[in-house]
Amino acid sequence: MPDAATYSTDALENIVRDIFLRAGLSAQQAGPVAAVIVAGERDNCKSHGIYRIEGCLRTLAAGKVQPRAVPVLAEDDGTAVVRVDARGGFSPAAFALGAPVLAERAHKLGVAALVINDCTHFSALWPEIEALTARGLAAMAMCPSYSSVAPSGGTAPLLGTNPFAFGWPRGEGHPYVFDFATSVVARGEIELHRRAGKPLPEGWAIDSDGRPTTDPDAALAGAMLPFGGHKGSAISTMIELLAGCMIGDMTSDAALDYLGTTAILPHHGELILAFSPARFAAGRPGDPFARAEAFLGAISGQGARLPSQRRFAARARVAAEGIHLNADEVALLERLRDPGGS
Ligand code: NDP
Ligand code: PYC
Repeated sequence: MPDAATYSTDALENIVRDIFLRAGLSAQQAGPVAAVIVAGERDNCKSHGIYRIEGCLRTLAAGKVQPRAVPVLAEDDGTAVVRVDARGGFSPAAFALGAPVLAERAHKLGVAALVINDCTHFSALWPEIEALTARGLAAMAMCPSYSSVAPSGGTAPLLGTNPFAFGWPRGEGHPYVFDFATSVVARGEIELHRRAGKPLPEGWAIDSDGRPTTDPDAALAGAMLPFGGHKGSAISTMIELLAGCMIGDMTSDAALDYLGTTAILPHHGELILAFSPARFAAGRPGDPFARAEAFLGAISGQGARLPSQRRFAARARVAAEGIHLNADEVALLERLRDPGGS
């Protein structure tokens, strides 16, 4: 068993990219996938960090993601809807292609949308949100997943864990960003509890008979629950409608039918919206950014923490100390780097 180890972000990204290149991904796919996974690990978002590498490889082995897909930007008609066909590849490469056009269009028109179709999507949404706040835009992102969450009052999986994220730019400072699953937690958290042999907190899931459970295996076989009861259930349904039905892509039930299992990563589309606060506030009193600072300051002034502060603190720690991986995580990386064990 190897020892725990510490890596720079660049070194870990190189290792993860190499694993994907050896698995047959093109450089265009492997680079952005490695970057979001290592960003998750760097920001201490374990449910979307290096633990996801195996899910990506399983999806590849199942033939459900195209490792050398070349995403294509749809013919540009100059309107607010920018569309990228991921051609069955991973979403990060498609986002990298579409984001600059989305940003340009949002600054020009005030609001614009990026539609990504036909992608495998496994990542946290905040890296995409931060790419847009860094360009001075407010942004929202959402996508379905695969059926694993019972609607509020229901008994069986139908909704996905459907993440929703929002960001507001704050000049040179860290943006205001929240990013959450519309289930009580991300499904990755259930799997991490299962691996650690830990029971789930109450209220996360029901078993396959619809009874509350704290057993991760029973939860994975049953259904997760939406956050906030009927309210989270409605937001999750909105995501199915906007980022599934409206963009002509799979809803979570269709994604599960297509994949036949939740053991690999979901396939569907994604919707990302970008807003220019300067354009929306034009002609109105007050600078929107200064007003936002006063408002966010009032939240912090009460001693409340802003979302993403934990992440940004983790990022600062890693900049000083590197990314610490425990012995199990190092062993995982070594096994994936050298699957034959030579
Ligand atoms: P969490 O519940 O851990 O966090 C949700 C958000 O709330 C974060 O922005 C977090 O900031 C913030 N937050 C947490 N605690 C507090 C607090 N006390 N005060 C203020 N803000 C707080 O996330 P989830 O488990 O719901 O989701 C984790 C990730 O999983 C997300 O990044 C999501 O995109 C991803 N996901 C992806 C899916 C996909 O299909 N691609 C599906 C489902 C989830 P901070 O990080 O700083 O704690
Ligand atoms: O953690 O719920 C989750 C998830 C599903 C797809 C990617 N992440």
